[in-house]
Amino acid sequence: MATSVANMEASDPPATAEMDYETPQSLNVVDESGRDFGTAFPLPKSSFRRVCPTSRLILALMVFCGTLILSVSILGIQGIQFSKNLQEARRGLQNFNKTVKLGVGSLKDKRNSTWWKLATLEKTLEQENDQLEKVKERTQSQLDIIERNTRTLHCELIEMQSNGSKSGCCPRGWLTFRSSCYWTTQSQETWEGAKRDCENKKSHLVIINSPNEKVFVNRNRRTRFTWIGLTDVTGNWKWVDGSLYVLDPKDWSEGQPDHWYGHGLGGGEDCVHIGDDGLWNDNHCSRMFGWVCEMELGI
Ligand code: MBG
Ligand code: CA
Repeated sequence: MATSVANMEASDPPATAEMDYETPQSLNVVDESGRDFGTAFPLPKSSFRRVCPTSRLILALMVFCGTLILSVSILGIQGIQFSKNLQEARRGLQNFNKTVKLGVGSLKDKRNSTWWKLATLEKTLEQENDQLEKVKERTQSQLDIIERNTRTLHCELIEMQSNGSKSGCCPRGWLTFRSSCYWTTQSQETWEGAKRDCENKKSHLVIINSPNEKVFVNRNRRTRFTWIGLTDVTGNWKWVDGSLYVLDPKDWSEGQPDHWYGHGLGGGEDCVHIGDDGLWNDNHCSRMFGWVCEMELGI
């Protein structure tokens, strides 16, 4: 049976070679009796093949490959660039590290040198301080000598002016306070014995004329109970030089003077001593206490 290939529709415009090539599916196979055998190039069953023919696939593949190659190339270039940047950064970091190390080293050097300077300075200061102390000691001892000489000169002047009847200096071992000399002892004596001892020393049992003198004597006494030159053996309170004492309760321990008779030693209490608290008490004159002598300077 003869078959021919004709356009399905006689009225359709004639197909161009390009059309024929591109759309072969439009060609029908028809026999002499006009029986239609369908299209000479039936459409592929897959819809994908219909949408993406081989040529398009190849083209798409080529485009894809091209894009891939391009992307790989770009990535490669970027990678190279990145690697370069990384190397530069590493170099920069190494340089920074070196700079920091150098800086730390120089700081350490400076610290050591500063420490050394400080140590030297401290040593120098100590030496100068020692020198200064020595100079101070020497100056003080020279001042002491000058003061002693001045005092001796002063004493000699007073003795010369009074034709030897007055002393301008306290004897060795005596304390000087204002214009008097004081002698203190740890020995124990009756009030009369103490008075005698002072007179033997060309002095008298201490006479207290001022609060400051009271403080001085109290500080320098060397016994717990210490006789002073005050008595009322005559019935009136008098100092050993005969001057009257006006009773001041502030001078005395609480409840004193009391002329106590309870001691059983005969009589009351007529002689005065400094007690534990630095205040005064009248006691029996036969008691054994320490004492303080006083000598006025002739100035
Ligand atoms: C003493 C005094 C004494 C007398 C007595 C009276 C506790 O002190 O030394 O002189 O006054 O007191 O109790
Ligand atoms: Ca008493």
